[in-house]
Amino acid sequence: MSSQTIKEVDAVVLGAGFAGLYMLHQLRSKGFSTIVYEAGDGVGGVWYWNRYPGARCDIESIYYNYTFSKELYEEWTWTSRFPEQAEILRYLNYVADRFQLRSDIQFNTRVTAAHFDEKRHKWMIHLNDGQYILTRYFITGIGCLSAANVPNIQGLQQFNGKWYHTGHWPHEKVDFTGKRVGIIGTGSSGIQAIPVIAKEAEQLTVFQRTPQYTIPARNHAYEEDFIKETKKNFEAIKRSMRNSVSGTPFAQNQQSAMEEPDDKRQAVFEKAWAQGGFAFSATYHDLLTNEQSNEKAAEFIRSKIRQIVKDPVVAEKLCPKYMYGTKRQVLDSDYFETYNRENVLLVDVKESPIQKITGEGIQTADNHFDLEIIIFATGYDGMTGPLFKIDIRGRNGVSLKEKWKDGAAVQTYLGLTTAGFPNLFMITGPESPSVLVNMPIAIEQHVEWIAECMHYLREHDIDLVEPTIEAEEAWSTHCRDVANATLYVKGDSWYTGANIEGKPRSFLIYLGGFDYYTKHCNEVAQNNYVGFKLMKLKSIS
Ligand code: N01
Repeated sequence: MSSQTIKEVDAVVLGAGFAGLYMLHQLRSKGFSTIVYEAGDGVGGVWYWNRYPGARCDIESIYYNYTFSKELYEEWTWTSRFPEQAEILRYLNYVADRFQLRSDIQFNTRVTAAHFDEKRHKWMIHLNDGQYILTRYFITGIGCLSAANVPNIQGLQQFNGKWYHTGHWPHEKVDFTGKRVGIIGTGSSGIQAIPVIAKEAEQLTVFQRTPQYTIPARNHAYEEDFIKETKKNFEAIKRSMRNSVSGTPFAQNQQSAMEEPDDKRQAVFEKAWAQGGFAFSATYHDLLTNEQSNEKAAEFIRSKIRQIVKDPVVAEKLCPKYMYGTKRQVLDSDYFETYNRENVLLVDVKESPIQKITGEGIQTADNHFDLEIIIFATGYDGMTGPLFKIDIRGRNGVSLKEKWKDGAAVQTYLGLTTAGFPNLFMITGPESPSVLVNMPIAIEQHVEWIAECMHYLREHDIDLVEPTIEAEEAWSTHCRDVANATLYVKGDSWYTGANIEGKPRSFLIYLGGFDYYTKHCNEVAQNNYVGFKLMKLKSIS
């Protein structure tokens, strides 16, 4: 390492998705030299990797985009309410070109390690091509769901057919025509892919471990007048999203589901079901805090499944029994209807577990399924997974993995920083509102806060910023207290880490509301970054 000339920049950013692109734009505008490293050969992050059939956004497109530029909002026109992956990827490519971002992005490059060098007071970034780079600030924009989970099922290497994970889908089209296809997993990815693949494949076998509460998306093309009106109202929409609980401009009904008479509640649920999208989860304020209210929502969805799916045995297998919403709410397009097709078979792997993968398909406890293609829609090692894939080491050579005890003892301040790792910022990190907020809006708030913080440090000749142990303990305790008041913590999902074998259980999403969170972050900044140690190198050495 010592014989090499080591390039140096003010900031290294990981990932060229929504987070990395905007971080680069912000830092450039504030005069920080910045380089973004991206493992893929293009921009897009999650929208670059998730090219599986049926992949689309489930927040309405007019809200699922950047709001930092009015011009950008006016220039770009979404075709439909929930556009497909390819359209979102086009948008992110447009943004990269529009703001001339590509020149500071190095593609096909993986950061393997990032070590804080205590002599230089800088981060040494290790790249997969053997290069190093020195940086004052190290910023992760790698998302919460980028570490794919391919379950360790015996025999996968012997499979004679092709297999894919939804999160690492090939760029070329996978042709299912005339093929016997098996798909494992019925989360958001599986539920989007199943109806599309079923139309093409000769036979689709769905291996379901846990059924899902899913609501019709009711996608539709946007009318020209609607788009005009939306663009005209940009400022109001932006304000409303940024001041909201969830990063979308919708207010939640403040009533309890239990306060409503049965017929009225039924009508409210029916209306939300017909409307599609996330309206259903906003019908009552206590669906995720009151078990009785939760059961009313759950039973309504079960009744819909029983109406749609013609075979009552299949319908029953598709009816979830756990609490509504403790796994992420899914939106679908003709998901339950797909089980009425003759070429679709549902296999309940709780009833008859997968024993192994053979050369010819999947062996369960009581059957063998001949397959030519297997799709793993088996999700991700969420929240900590993407960070733990990189060897991130702070003071005294302690890694993030060691500090957080493999995920059993995650502690952050504001979900943005963690003690012992100076000048490390995590965009939508653990214990920030992240995935339970409209992501682009959550990202914008983080990026702007980080860029402002760096600007403040430079203006005040401060070289290092690091939270105090006390501040992060208080933040983590607050996060846990808020989460423990909800039903989320009772579910087995990637939210709680229960989807990954051996992963310590913890709930790492801040549930206090995006509006409160933003206000709190702003107050921290206004109070000269209270809770942080601000260090000048002159006084350290
Ligand atoms: O992953 P998941 P996903 N044997 O973890 C099953 C976002 N997203 O990729 O529930 C058999 O939700 C597992 O079963 P169980 C969104 O935030 C958004 O679908 O653990 N089955 C489950 O059914 C989402 O929440 C969009 O019992 C196994 C499935 O695999 C997140 O990404 C689209 C298994 C995994 O579901 C993750 O969604 C797509 C095994 N060994 C994703 N291991 C949008 O619409 C796992 N499973 C924007």
